[in-house]
Parts: sequence; structure tokens; C-alpha cells
Amino acid sequence: MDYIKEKLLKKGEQERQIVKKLVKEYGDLQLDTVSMGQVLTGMKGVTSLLTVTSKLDPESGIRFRGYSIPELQEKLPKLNPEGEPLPEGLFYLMLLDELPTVEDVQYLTNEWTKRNKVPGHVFDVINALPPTSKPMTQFSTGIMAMATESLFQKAYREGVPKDEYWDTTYEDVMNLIAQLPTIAAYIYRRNFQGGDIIPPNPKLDWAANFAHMMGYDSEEVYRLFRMYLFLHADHEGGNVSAHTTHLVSSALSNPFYAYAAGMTGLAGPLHGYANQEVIRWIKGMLEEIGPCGCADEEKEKIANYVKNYISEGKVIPGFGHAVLRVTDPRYVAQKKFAEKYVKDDHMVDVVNCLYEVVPPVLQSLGKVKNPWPNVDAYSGSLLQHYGIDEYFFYTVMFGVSRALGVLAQLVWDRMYGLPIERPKSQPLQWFKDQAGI
Ligand code: NMX
Ligand code: MLT
Repeated sequence: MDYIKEKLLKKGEQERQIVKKLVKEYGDLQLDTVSMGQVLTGMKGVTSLLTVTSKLDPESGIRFRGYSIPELQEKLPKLNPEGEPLPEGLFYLMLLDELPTVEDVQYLTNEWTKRNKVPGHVFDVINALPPTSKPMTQFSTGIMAMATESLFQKAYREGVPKDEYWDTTYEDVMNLIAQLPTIAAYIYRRNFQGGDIIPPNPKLDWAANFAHMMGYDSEEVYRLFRMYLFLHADHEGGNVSAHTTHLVSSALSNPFYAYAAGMTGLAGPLHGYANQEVIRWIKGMLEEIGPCGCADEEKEKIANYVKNYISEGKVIPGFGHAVLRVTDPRYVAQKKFAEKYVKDDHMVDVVNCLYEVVPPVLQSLGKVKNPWPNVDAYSGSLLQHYGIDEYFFYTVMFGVSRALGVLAQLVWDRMYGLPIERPKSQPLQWFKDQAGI
């Protein structure tokens, strides 16, 4: 057993007992109340999931095992002191609740390099889809095709005891994370670079290797990818991609099925697809109003465009959030990155200007709970700056990163022995009866 599994088991055996005790002895303890409004508007704020990897505070944003983004930018191992932390370190922290050393991060980089052996049929399955199919269709299909290799599924069929499910889940999760960048880069090269495939470079870390396989080999892009894959990794358990992964795996579907399902949720325009919508939307705006700076009269033109767009019943991508009530700290981290490394970029300037113009317009509608920008408002402009123009691909990049958090959590779901998820539903008459109407 490798040392990560040993640590996991040690911590897991203790925590599993706690979960069992909570269920057995405190099962009737009231945790929350639920209102009609909450049930009918997406269960916002209803505590109903156990997620250990991260927690989201509406006012201060995401904390991974208690650490904020700036704290982790300081504390997680980097390849050079000026650079960005390696996402491997964040995975280690989320999985083991312990800050990694440089050696721990190196261990994971090596492990993922070793495990990066995508079966040939996965590429055949992707190739069977027309190149015009959406990158997220190809991505989730490729992940489904990987399920032939599931060790968890095999172990389950062989009757492995429940307390051991976590072990093969961990193996599947490690293999899946190791192989995702190769599959994603394959889709990118197939769709946008004439199918000229670049093999992985075993000397590179996980994020840099992803950039390399996509065809971007500069220290600057490696640095961007390390930050990107770190920032999108997790957002507690209730977001659509995390919750879907958790829900599907609660039926003991294998991690490949569960993660593919999570990715089909990420592909929705109100979730991860918003990162490509932001660029599409800005380009559409610039086509209509022309290239613009952020002087008062230009701000007015933008504000009018925003108002018109909303009046057509559409949402402004990259703004708003189901939980956050402040500017997303992931947006702030990317803005700081741009201030440090990006000079004179029109798209980045427009994104900065939208920060001044859009929130007051959204506020003026009187119904938007959070008028501030989210992670997706900034990410595309940075990718555009480094020449990664194909915004149809951006949600796949989000998906590669999201694996780190939701799959670390999946290992814990199995460690705790969490049962099948099955909330109660009621017909409309029941709600009318409750309201007395
Ligand atoms: N532009 C226009 N209207 C908005 C926006 C926006 N950016 N955000 C919220 N609203 C509207 C929303 O459509 C709803 O209208 P109605 O009552 O007519 O249906 C009203 O404001 C209240 O919505 P909220 O309760 O504030 O937001 P909710 O929790 O329902 O949804 C989002 C959260 C993120 C889905 C929503 O803010 C949105 O659609 N934003 C744009 C899409 C986006 O950027 N998504 C990415 C989220 C982050 N991620 O990566 O997943
Ligand atoms: C996410 O990163 O999952 C999004 O911000 C959406 C969410 O948290 O609901």
C-alpha cells in the first residue's frame, strides 16, 4: 500500500466511526428547517450534504480544508518561489487534510505520470463522434468510455466488503485524474489543431503537461495553467458538477460514470459553460459597439448593451452566483494575475471595465441576489491573451480541474460508507395543501 493510502486509511478509519456514531446516536438531531421558497428555488442554503474537501462562505468565498486562496498561494509547494502552486498540492490537501511537502507533490506528479495510460478505445470512441460535436460532449463520452477500466466496478462484482470500497475508488480516481489532461488535450488537438496529437512529456508536472499536450510550451502558459487548474478545483458539495458526481456515485456507479455525469452538469450555461459564454458575449458586444475603452461615454454604451441583452430575457454570463454575495475570490486571484503578468490586452481591459459597469445594472433590476462577477468572468480573457482562442473548449479545462475536488470527495464518500441519496419529492397538490391555497 502506498503512503497516501496508508494515511487515508488511518484518518478514514477514525472518521468513519464518527460518521457511524452521528447516524446511529444523533440521527434525530434537527439540523435545519426548509422553507417552501427553498424547495422551489433550487434548495439554496439547505444543509443536506457532507463534503470535506472545501466550504463556501457567501461573504469570503471558498476555503479548501480551511485555507483561503491567498493562503494556499503562499503555503502550497511551487516549482519556483515566484510561480503558482501546483494543483497536485491542492489535491493532496483536499484528500488528506494536511498541507503537502515538496516531496508529497513530487510523488503525486510522478504517480499521475505513471498512471497516464489512456486505453486506445477511448480515442476510438471520441473519434466516432463528428468533429462538430461539442468538446464537452466528446469529453464526457471519453470519460464514460474509460469505465471499462474501473477497478471499483470489478471489486464490487467480486464482492469486496463495503469498508474496502474506498481502496479501488482511490485507484480509479487517481487513474482518472492522471488521464484527464491527455483526453482533454486530444479533443483540443482533434477539434482545433487538425488532429496533430502531442504526446505527454513525463518531465512536466500535471498542469504544465496539459498545456504542453495542447501545444503551448512556455513557462508563462504553464504558470497560467497551474493557477487555472488550482482555482477551479472545488466549490464545496452543492454546485451542480460536485453534487451530480456525488449523487450518481451514491448508487455505487463507478467513478467514471459519476464524473462523466458531473461533467454533463458542468456543460450547462448557468454553470461551467458560462466561461465560454463570457467570451462569446463580449465578442458579440464588441461587434455591435466597436472596440472600446472605459471612458464615461464607452461605459454608457456598454451599460445600454447590457440592459438590452437582459431585456431579451437573457443572463449576463460571468455575473451572479447561487451562494456568493461578493466578488468571487477566484475572480480576484485572476485579476491579480493579470495585473502582474498581462499588459495592454484589449479583452482583459474590457473584462475590467465590465466590473465597473455590470454590477450596478444588475443591482438596478432589484432581483439579482449577487451582482458581482464569478470565476468565469475572468478566465477566458487570460486564455485569449496567451493565444488559446478557441473558447468552445474552455469548459473542458474547467472540467479537468474540477476532478481534483469532487473525486477527492468521492474517495471520502466511499470511506464513510455514505448510502444512496434519495430525497423526498411531492406533487404540486401537496405544496398547495401546505400553503392552504
Ligand atoms: N444576468 C441577468 N440576470 C441574472 C443574473 C445575471 N448574471 N444573475 C441572476 N439573474 C437573475 C436570475 O435569472 C433570476 O431571474 P428570474 O427571477 O427572472 O428568473 C434572478 O436574477 C434571481 O436569481 P439569483 O437568485 O440571484 O441567482 P440564482 O441563484 O438563481 O442563479 C446563477 C445563479 C449563477 C445561475 C445566475 O447568477 C446566472 O445565471 N449567472 C450567469 C451565468 C453564470 O455566470 N454562471 C456561472 C456560475 C459560476 N460557475 O462557474 O458555475
Ligand atoms: C462552481 O465553481 O461550482 C460555481 O461557482 C457554482 C457554484 O458554486 O454553485
